[in-house]
Amino acid sequence: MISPKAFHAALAAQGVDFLTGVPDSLLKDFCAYVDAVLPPEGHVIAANEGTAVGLAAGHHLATGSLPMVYLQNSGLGNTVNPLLSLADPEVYALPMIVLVGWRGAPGVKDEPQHVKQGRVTPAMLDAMEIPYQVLDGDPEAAAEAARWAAATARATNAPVALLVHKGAFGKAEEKRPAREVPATMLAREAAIRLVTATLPAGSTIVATTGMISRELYESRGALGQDRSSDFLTVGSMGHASQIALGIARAKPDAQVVCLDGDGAALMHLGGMATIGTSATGDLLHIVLNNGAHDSVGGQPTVAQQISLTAIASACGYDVVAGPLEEEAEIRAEVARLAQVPGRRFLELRVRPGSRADLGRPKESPTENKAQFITRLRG
Ligand SMILES: Cc1ncc(C[n+]2csc(CCOP(=O)(O)OP(=O)(O)O)c2C)c(N)n1
Repeated sequence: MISPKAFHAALAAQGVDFLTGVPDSLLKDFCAYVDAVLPPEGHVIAANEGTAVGLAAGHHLATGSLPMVYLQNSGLGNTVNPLLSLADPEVYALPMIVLVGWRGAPGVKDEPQHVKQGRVTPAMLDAMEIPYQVLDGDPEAAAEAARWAAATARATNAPVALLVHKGAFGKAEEKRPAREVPATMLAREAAIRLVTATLPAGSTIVATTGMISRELYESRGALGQDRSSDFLTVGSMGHASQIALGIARAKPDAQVVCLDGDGAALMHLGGMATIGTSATGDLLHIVLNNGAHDSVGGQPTVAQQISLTAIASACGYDVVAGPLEEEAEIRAEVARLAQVPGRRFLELRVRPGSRADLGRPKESPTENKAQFITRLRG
């Protein structure tokens, strides 16, 4: 296995002095290591993978040195535009190393949303004419790949990629200590159960990518509630609120709720402006803010350093509430907001982490869709 520390040292020896990206489950130990050891000027957890390419581009323009962008291959799509129309050698010719966690690699069992993305990832890089090497966990090959990537990026003035297989990285040698949270703060799953128990029966819930969808699924089971009004957005991180808005605009009589994550809300923050300025569509947008990308390893987001509630207010939501973290307050506010028309926003502060035996939906995405549309379209 590749040591995160040794791999980072190999990159640093090649002059890589700035890293930015969105955390990934396969890269989580490397991400945790760089997050723990690098000073703020050397590392930024970006809002999305495309903005990370922008940051890396700016760093190179200002310093001439070689940046690294890290991401899960789910986020490759977010990078396509800035890689092809900014960093590409036929545009501004900006060298950078792109480290990609290869979920859904052929032959590796993975969730449905990763299968096609995994299969086409090499072809996408080929189509973008980005040279790449694959890291499978051999430490010497990884050090050699770091040298190759740096030399190639510099020689061609262009992005190059390293595709990382599952299990390639060993444990992070250093980790940032877990953030202190009040002992009374609700777990995200408990908050989701509270919300689903309080909402009117039959509310349409669009849940975001990662554990929020899985915990909604479990909560419905625990409460003995029907699951056919839930849309579990297993992929396309950051788009759940717009899916909910699309439904709400088309179905004025439905009680539509989006259960969003803070990382997901930040990833496509512009969606909040679209909701806030939408002339129609009754929608309750709830962000479960744990200040972390919990589903992929718990790396921090900036969502507890800013005010999502103030952003919602400034975006023009009709009603804005929170941040709340206390059980009785949450119950009362969800009950109140469910009765109010318009675009509504509620921020809940919850603790990071999930239970180890959290299940996964048994239905496939298309089965989920079939049940969902049958119920929604009535
Ligand atoms: C475009 C894209 N980038 C990255 C990922 C990997 N990913 C899945 S869930 C997740 C974290 C989500 O964080 P947040 O929305 O705050 O929810 P939490 O897991 O903390 O509940 C990430 C980074 C992805 N699925 N899609």
